[in-house]
Amino acid sequence: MRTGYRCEVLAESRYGEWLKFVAASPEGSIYAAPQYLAALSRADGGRLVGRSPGSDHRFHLQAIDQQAVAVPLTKGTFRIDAPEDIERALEKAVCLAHEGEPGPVLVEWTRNALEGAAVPQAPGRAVAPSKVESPDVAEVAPALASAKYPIILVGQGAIDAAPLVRELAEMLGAPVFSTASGRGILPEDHALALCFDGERGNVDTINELLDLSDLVLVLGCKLGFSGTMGFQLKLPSERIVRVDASEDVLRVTCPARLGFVDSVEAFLERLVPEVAKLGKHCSCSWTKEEISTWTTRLRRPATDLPEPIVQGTEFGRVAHFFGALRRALPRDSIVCADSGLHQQLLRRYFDVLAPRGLLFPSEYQSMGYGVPAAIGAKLAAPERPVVAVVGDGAFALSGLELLTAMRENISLTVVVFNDGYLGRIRLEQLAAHGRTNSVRLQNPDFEAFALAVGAAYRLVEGNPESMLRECIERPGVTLVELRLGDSARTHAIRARGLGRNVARKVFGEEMVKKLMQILRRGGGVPPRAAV
Ligand SMILES: Cc1ncc(C[n+]2csc(CCOP(=O)(O)OP(=O)(O)O)c2C)c(N)n1
Ligand SMILES: [Mg+2]
Repeated sequence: MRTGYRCEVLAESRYGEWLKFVAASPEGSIYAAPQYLAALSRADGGRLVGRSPGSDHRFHLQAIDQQAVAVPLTKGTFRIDAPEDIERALEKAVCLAHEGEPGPVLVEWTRNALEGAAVPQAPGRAVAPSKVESPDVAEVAPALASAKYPIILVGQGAIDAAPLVRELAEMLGAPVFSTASGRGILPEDHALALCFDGERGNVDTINELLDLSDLVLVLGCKLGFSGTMGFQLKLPSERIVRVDASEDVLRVTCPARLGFVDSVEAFLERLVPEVAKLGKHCSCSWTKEEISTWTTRLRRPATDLPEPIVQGTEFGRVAHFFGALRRALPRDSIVCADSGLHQQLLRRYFDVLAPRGLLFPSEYQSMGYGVPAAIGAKLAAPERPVVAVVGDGAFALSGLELLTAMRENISLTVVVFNDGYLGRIRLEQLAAHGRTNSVRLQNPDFEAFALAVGAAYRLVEGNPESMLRECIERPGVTLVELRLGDSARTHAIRARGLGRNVARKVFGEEMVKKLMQILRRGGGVPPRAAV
């Protein structure tokens, strides 16, 4: 309680946006979420942990050197020993988190610092935006205006510049595609939105389009493994203009004809008026029909992913469920996915219509992310409806966080995909061997679970659109259960896996691998990035 109280005092004075969510532990630990939503989607948050005054209590409690543990995971660690150090240390920590490529920092507080009287400091700059000298944009505006087939690629780093991205795209008539975490920067029902996601369209198709373009403006994309679909994206270096807040990122990933170290927002604030001046002379030749044809091609699912069927509904297909969810949700809603097959399906079928409208653990990491992420998102953006779409395996990890949502009066809708399995892993096992091991789940009775934590419960049946709308509009927590079953495709995948097993025995592993490569080109379970 004391910890919570001290944090609230700080929050009132200077760090309102820092300490949105605070929980006390017996050891005096606090977990705080500065600018929570940004933290979730950009991993630029900080985690605050507490421990007793500089003491060595190795044999009292299970104390560990938390700073040492965090070193490989963070951009830096800080320790606050006294109340007068609090503000300065927080300032430094926030600056470091935001500087260049954003990333997490850890701040450790001792109980001394938490219990002493607050010592206000002279006003300083709480958050230092990454401020780097930027070259002149004058070179880019004419190049953009004279490009016949310009394309804009946006990533997470362009989220805060969404209105400017839209303005620029509309001014040029240039199509926009995004990395998965940049989805929604241009709403996916906009005529210039190509609606690409590696889980949705074919990377070969987007490469074909990139090949055709004469200038690609890449805004705020790290272009690491996930942003490039495992480095399958073929970006034409000689035709790329890149903007990124981190010089390192520009240097390390994907060389460009021109690279600007700047925030995308600051860059576009200067570029858009320059392009506007050249407006009449823009040579962009994309037609609406061309862009719409590309969008249709890019929306066509790339792989033959064996989708489950939705039981008890009029439609049976998950695509229809996500269609109903989209129609039930206001445009600016936030959907948080977890790690697993449900995320693949969500990314394939759900259109994102607002920046930060989709949060998910990239590269299928961190099961258990969905529900806490949804809580954090709602705290950071209380005016936006928030829905978590999670697997039953993930729900087993962090579903009890619904109690936190209840306690804090946080309105949420949590849709749990009940397939009874670690679905994504099961499919991989079926595809490889035709049988499974250790993927069956022991699920609770979800209705009883909801009742136990005080949440409402709904089962997806019939046409769920109005039910979903009602869940989203009602205050409080609603647990929605979607029951899934195997489709004909799932059985086909199993049969193929069994065949593969037999072939392995007859021809040996190497030959089967080669055969699988050939088959994969024609569809099947895509190889996973990281699970
Ligand atoms: C903590 C953790 N453990 C294991 C994994 C590997 N993994 C990725 S997806 C997945 C299956 C998730 O199952 P579920 O939550 O039921 O979702 P589904 O695939 O069925 O939609 C697993 C085990 C992970 N990403 N995180
Ligand atoms: Mg599951």
